[in-house]
Amino acid sequence: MISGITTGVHTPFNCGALSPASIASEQTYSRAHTFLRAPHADRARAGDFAVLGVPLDIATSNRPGARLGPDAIRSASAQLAELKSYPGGFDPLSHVRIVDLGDALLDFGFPHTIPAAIEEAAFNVISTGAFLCALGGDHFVSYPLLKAHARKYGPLALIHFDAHPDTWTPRTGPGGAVEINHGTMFAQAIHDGLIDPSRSSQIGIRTWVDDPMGMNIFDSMTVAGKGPDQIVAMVKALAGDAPCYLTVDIDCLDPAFAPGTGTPVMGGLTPRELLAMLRGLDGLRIIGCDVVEVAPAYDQAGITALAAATVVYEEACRFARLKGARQTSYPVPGRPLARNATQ
Ligand SMILES: [Mn+2]
Repeated sequence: MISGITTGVHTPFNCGALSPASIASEQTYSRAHTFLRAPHADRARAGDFAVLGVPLDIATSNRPGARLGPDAIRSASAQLAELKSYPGGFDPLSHVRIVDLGDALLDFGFPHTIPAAIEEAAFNVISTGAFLCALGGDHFVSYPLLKAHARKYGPLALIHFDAHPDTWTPRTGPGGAVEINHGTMFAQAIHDGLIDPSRSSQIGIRTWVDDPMGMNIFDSMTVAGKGPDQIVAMVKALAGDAPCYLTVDIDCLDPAFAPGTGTPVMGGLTPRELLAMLRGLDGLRIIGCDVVEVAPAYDQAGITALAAATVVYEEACRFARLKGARQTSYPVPGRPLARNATQ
């Protein structure tokens, strides 16, 4: 017992948002985790950055386990709540109401009900005016998520980071049922008119599909050759002012940086390349996002979950900048401190 220190026992999910100003009240390794240790909420409200887990992994073509992704991402996010953002130097929680809605309820005994269940869960969130960030789950979850967003916004530009284009030819089931497959859903989404391939970009790709269906592919070697800034400029020129849906398959990163995933492919993006491109997307009209394919059973030291949590954190920071968060940079040696520098 350390004398002089009073430790309050928090009821999980009952205390308010923690922030860098209040970190002394809680350790990063304590408490039941929500994303960024933000409050749990049953319903989203207009203006929220709402996080929803979608714990599905029946659509994987290789090794399963992504149903445990949302919880791993939440746990990894705890340490990101400890300090102000870098870069930026602001606390996103003080600019944005971030809420964790828990996980969508998916009835694994009746898998054919799952796509509609995900779509309705997502539409319930975005119809309030909240911004939805979904935590996969395998990548199939993006298909019903796209359906929900296209219901609200019309055809979308897909900004897609992945090792795989996921436009392999889908099969059709009885009654026209959509195949539950994490490698065909973007072909299905193009067929359905949910996304406009001519305004969409796929970044980090390093697997073959015979028909890219008109998607703009910036493969992993092209990113390494041209550099993140040039890639981002081309992606933004293609998307223009279209409503954009951002989807990040964590296997866009090289397996050295993200081993905890279902279908790793070597030769991938580095974390610095991914972060530079994500931070460069400011100015696009991003209306929703997901981060998918974290499979904790194959992870090492939680690095894949940390990568995914950081991607979500970057999106929360982008949202905070839209809400007026002032970005500060470290001074360049020999130059004065730049205030409110934008990227
Ligand atoms: Mn992939």
